[in-house]
Amino acid sequence: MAALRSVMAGMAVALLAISLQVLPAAAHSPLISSSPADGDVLAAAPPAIKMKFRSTARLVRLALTGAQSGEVTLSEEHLMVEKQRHTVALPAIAADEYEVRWRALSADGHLVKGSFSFTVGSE
Ligand SMILES: [Cu+2]
Repeated sequence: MAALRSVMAGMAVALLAISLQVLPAAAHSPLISSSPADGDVLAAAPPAIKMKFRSTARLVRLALTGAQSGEVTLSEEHLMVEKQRHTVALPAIAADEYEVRWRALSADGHLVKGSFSFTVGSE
């Protein structure tokens, strides 16, 4: 049993090594940080959403939706611009809970996506 277990452990290590090699770690561009950050509660509406990716990425879609106020119309100037740090100017938004849902194209062509939430005003 001990021998079988060590063979299994060896296979697990080998599989992990293969999967790590397959991941193009250098070029893939996940979101590193955002402002507002996920879970932030802000006293006042932010003038912009800032997003920092691990390397350059093109925003393909960015939707800002308030739980009460619905989808906020944003300019599309920020879309398809290849940058590592994106700043998306916001119109004046009401006190509400907001979700930002985004999709971006990494420099390597991979699609990355995610969402984060923040609150304007104390709830
Ligand atoms: Cu990638």
